[in-house]
Amino acid sequence: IHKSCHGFLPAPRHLRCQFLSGAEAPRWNDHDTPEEFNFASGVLDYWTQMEKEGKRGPNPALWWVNDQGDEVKWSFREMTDLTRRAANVFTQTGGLRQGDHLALILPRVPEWWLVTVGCIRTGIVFTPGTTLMKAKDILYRLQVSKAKGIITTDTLAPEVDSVASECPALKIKFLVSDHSREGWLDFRSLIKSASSDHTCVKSKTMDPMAIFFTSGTSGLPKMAKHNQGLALRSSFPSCRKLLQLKTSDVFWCLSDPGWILAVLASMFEAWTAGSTVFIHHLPRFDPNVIVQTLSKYPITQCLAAPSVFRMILQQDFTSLRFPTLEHTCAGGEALLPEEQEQWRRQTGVLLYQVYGQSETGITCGILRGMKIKPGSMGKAIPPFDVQIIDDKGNVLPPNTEGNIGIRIKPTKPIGLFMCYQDDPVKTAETECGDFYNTGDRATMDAEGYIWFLGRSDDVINASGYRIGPTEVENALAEHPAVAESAVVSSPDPIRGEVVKAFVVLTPQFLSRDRDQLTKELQEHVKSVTAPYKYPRKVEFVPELSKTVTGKIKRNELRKKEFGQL
Ligand code: BCO
Repeated sequence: IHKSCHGFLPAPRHLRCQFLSGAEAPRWNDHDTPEEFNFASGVLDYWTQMEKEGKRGPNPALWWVNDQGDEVKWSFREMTDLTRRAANVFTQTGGLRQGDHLALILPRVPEWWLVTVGCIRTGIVFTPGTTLMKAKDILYRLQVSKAKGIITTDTLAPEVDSVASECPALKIKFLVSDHSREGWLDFRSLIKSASSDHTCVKSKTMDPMAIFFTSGTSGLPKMAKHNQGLALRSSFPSCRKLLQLKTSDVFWCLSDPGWILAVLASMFEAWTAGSTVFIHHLPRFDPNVIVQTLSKYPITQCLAAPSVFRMILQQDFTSLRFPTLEHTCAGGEALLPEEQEQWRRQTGVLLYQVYGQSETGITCGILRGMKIKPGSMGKAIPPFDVQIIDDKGNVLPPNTEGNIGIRIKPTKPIGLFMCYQDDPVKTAETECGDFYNTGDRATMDAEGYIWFLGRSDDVINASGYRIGPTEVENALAEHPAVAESAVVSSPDPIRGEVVKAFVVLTPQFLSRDRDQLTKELQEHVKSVTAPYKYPRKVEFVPELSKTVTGKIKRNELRKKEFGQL
């Protein structure tokens, strides 16, 4: 089954873009598919114009803070100026062109927003990644994405340099730092000296914009490729109803900028509404810092993984009343009804749920003001038609367990990924009848509310991270103590799920102390791959149960963990 990126039927073309009077975001209708769309020229520059005309208040477009008391506040005008400079840095100094891939591995620093919008202005496809990655993760990403450029900080530059010779496509390296490094271009100085005179590309809505790496059951992460439509979707009326952001809102999304959630929330959603994007540098997660930040700054809306809210609730804070907070939203993993209720009781603010994937963006959610059914992740957000389907793509009746499917035929909705880059087989495997099959299990009630049940495959969702078992098994296999291993999901009261490894030891390690070996294996995994993947639980077993064809029965192990066997 070979299916290219263009294998899905495009939606009918009818552009009905309307610019409403006054300082309101440019609007399209839910099912519009304009021929051309560019977030930088169509949305960001629109707000710059509104600022110039005095039709937007004084709030900054970007408000960044850190623990040392540093602060950056940029207006939309400054964002337009700086992102035009970034565009010139990439094309004129870096020699990158429309369609080239740029690996973007930055922590929460203001430059991340200059890079993403600079790429959009030029049509360069950005591939975000978390700064938790190690050299091997970076090598894999640079090789498979054939990235021509990379931008990162001096923490990761040595890791990049250690593998760069194995990445023939890599031509240019940008460093975001106050120090220089041989072989790297200094992004900060280049931005200062670059011209702000730049003409944005006239990108087609279907032109590629970003690639997100996403883990699957087998193999290494796949590349979910999105077109410019991912940003356009934030302009659709149904999407605007989700958070109902206004120009006066100060919106904080805590997700690491390596994930699609940050791209959607901390950029497209917030700036489409002309709101302020608030960012705390947050080099390490600390519930105290979150609570202090919500108390100190005039943040009105906050979006984070359920684990973040859970970890705050599990601390003993004297008060969780925040002066300006009006709306909170959780996404990335399952949220329990009792957590929603506890958050409401302690903060006085309702906690809404959203659901999505790297392939889909935000798929469904409880729209602001909509009735919350505790534990439900809400209803489909148009233009997505979400249904619960069986393995053949038949729509199942209400309250029946099945896969969450998004209708792609006859029309593939704006906002859904184009394909897995260079992997038509895996792309085709996600198609199920007229639907894209998310691989997530759920039920839908008669009112259209969706209730998440779990994965249909072996993918692990630990505190909002999607982790492929083979990535962890491969890392464990590099340790001499490991003869073989099976990695599965295991329930956890703090992180929802955690990674658990069943390990068969090599003969020479059989007599070793198990607690010490557990720690050693955990540290080993943290050192060879991004540490969020390390097995928080390890069990040593004499052997692993296998199928007749020799495949490890992960399913059986997982069911045992969840008490289903
Ligand atoms: O717990 P340990 O200490 O043993 O190990 C932790 C950390 O110490 C370590 N680590 C973290 N930052 C580090 C670091 N090590 C070195 N350098 C650093 N800078 O890594 C281990 C794992 O970290 P973690 O992130 O799992 O745990 P942590 O730090 O307690 O953070 C908790 C959360 C909840 C903040 C974190 O798990 C998180 O950010 N989760 C959300 C992920 C997310 O945003 N998902 C959204 C994906 S997009 C999507 O779902 C589509 C929606 C449309």
